[in-house]
Amino acid sequence: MLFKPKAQDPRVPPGQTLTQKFPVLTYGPTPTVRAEEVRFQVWGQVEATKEWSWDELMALPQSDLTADFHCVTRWSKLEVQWRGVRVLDLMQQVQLKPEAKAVMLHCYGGYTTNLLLDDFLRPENLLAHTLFGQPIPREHGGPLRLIVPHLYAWKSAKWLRGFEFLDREALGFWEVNGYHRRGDPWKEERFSDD
Ligand SMILES: Nc1nc2c(c(=O)[nH]1)N[C@H]1C(S)=C(S)[C@@H](COP(=O)(O)O)O[C@H]1N2
Ligand SMILES: [Mo]
Repeated sequence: MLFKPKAQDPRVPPGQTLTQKFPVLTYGPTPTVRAEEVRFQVWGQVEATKEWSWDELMALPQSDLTADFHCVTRWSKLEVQWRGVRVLDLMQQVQLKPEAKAVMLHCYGGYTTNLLLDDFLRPENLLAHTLFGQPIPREHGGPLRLIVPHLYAWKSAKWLRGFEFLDREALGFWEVNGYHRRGDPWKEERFSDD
């Protein structure tokens, strides 16, 4: 055979192309949020609502995460370096009600996206404040964003302001607008089939 397909890097999911750049993907205006004004909140199916100031978040255990980033618009960036608070470390301070099944991520500016609890309570998931050793630039979601590396990046909510725990799955902004409720890049869960 004359043509042999170039071996795809096994880290790149089907239908994705690698980029060295880090494109910015934002729907609507970019909110301005100062770290000092962050009041990170949890509410909904929790035994007690709770909030953290920026200093309280910084006093939690801090972790590094290197993860690949896959946007549903078909670009992937490998080995992005983040630092922040693991979801599991934050959740040490939250008691969920037994009814809790899902979570809605809420952002400054109004963006939302949804996760099932199993996708949310994963050890790699990070509330990130640092990107490649610097405070996350505002356009990339600073001061605080979630990183959920195993799903398409629209689940990695920028300008994160809180978690609302739900007793059933609900759909966030892109999910209401035709994107998949879960978004696994390895299964190409791009769009909802209904
Ligand atoms: N609040 C908020 N978070 C968001 C978005 C957004 O528009 N608003 N876009 C999502 C999408 S579609 C992607 S691909 C990633 C892009 O992150 P980046 O702009 O840092 O590359 O952020 C996600 N998080
Ligand atoms: Mo995206």
